[in-house]
Amino acid sequence: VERSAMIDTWLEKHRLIYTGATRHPFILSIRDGTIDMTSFKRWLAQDYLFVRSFVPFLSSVLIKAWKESDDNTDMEIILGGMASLSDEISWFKREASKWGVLLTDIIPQKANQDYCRFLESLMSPDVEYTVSITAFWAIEAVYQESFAHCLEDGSKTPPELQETCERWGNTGFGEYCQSLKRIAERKLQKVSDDVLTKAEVLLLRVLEHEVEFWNMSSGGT
Ligand code: HMH
Repeated sequence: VERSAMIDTWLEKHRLIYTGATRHPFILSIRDGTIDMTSFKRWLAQDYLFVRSFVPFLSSVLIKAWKESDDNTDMEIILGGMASLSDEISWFKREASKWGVLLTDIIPQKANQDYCRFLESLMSPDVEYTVSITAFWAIEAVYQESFAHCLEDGSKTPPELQETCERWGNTGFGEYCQSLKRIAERKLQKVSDDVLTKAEVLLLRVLEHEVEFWNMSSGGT
């Protein structure tokens, strides 16, 4: 396989599912201003739980970067991501109280449980750093692309949801995702074909979980 721009090659190959994750009806309803606030509050509560599970996952990526990376800056980029999560958790608490959502008694829904279990499986030391960082990039990139879409010219995002969209749609977050992508691309050039395949499969699993997470938020299952 030609290893340059591996991720872009995969995104072209899996265009449909990628678009399904980044242009989901939930996101499109924020963008066109038709979002049902019950759905938004459901997303907010469930995503708060997700982000709490994301912290230990990120710490596992950090450990792998420290052990396996050939570049010191990887760890600093991941550490920056961890620091932002602290701020993100505070933001969820403020936002939830604004909408009257109680974060103390949220029951994780099935799609969320499945996604968190998947994150937990990635924390295993048997999962290679390259595979973890690729999955990590994908998780962040879906939110970045989705929420940035709600900020583009012509979008009718309700003013009260602007701040939420800016949290993941801002250019700083975009640059952070680009840094993660560059790390993943660099590592993918050096791994065996088996690990390469594993990274592609897990990238697809991330996209599927993201679609299910939006479906859950929209009110389906
Ligand atoms: C479900 N995916 C989900 N929640 C998030 N907060 C992110 C990605 C980005 O951090």
